[in-house]
Amino acid sequence: MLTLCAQEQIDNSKTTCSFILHLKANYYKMKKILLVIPIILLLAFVGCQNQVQEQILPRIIFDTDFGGDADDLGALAMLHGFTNNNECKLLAVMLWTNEKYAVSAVDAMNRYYDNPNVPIGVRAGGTHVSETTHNKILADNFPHELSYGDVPSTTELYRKVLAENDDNSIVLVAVGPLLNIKLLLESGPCSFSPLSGKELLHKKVKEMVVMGGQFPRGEWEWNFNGDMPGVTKYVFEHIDLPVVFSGYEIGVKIKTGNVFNDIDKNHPLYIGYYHFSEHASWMSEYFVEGRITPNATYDQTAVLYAVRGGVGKWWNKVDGGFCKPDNDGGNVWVEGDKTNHSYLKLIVEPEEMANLIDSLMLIDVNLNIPE
Ligand SMILES: [Ca+2]
Repeated sequence: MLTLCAQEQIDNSKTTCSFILHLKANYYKMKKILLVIPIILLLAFVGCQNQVQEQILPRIIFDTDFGGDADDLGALAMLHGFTNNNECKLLAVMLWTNEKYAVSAVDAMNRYYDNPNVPIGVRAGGTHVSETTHNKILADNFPHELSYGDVPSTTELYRKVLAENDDNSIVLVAVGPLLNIKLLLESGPCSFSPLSGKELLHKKVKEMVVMGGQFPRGEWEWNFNGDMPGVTKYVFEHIDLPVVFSGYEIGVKIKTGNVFNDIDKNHPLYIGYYHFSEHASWMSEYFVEGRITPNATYDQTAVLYAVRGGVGKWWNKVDGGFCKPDNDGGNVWVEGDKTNHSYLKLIVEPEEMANLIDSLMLIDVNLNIPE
């Protein structure tokens, strides 16, 4: 039999043992917790970083007459490249054109570049078919799910996207005629916002970048004309936002697309640009069987400025005055006090800009991303 004293010693030692075991167990628990906490903090930090980074990325709406000239296709490729390179966020693509296959072509491009959820808005009022555009050939060659009837009007999508985003957060890049913007300005309250279109645009958009017009003056330019007399004049008479113009005189000197002759013939830029070289009425006289013809580079300059800026590096910004459009596609820069208008003036050789834009259109193909 154990003595009472011995029993007490055993009990004490059991207590000490269980205390030590308890401490040990807690130590391992604490160790696990101490190991997990930094991981949680790190994940939270990375999450916050991503959120902050996403908030400061240029948030772009791309308004385009996709399918006519190939530069819209090149510009969209650049935007997807920039998106995938974490340099911008593409909020929406707005189609000025109501050509039958335009929605399917853009949906195919969004999917090709792995951004299938970028919403598309389209000009309401029915479709037409144009064999000369490269919309159908892109739709025929690349998987897509959407066609004209599946997407909202540009006015509806503009109002939704603007309402959903922070004030003063959006860069609107317009590289086609400006009818969609005019219709937005004329729109009234809807389920997305009680504001008028004009109020909504001015509240949410911090800058408009417009490919259009000629500077300091020009008689006629397609985006300012659009076979829609008065649209451009109306738009700029109703907008007080900062507007930066990239005029015809910049893009016409920058010839790009020759490099697409050396890429995979199943790439959308090869297929789209080849079709354009062969079928666009203003390109066919230069067409050589089997070759993509180098093309003017208007819309890509607007995208490049919108995402990367580059003032002082690739172009200067001319201000002190305003752009005065007429009703039929002409415009003049009226010199005077600083206004909300400015225009870009290229300060590098067109060939240097062409090399940069060729590379940026092919970010998905190039391993080195040009600065
Ligand atoms: Ca265009």
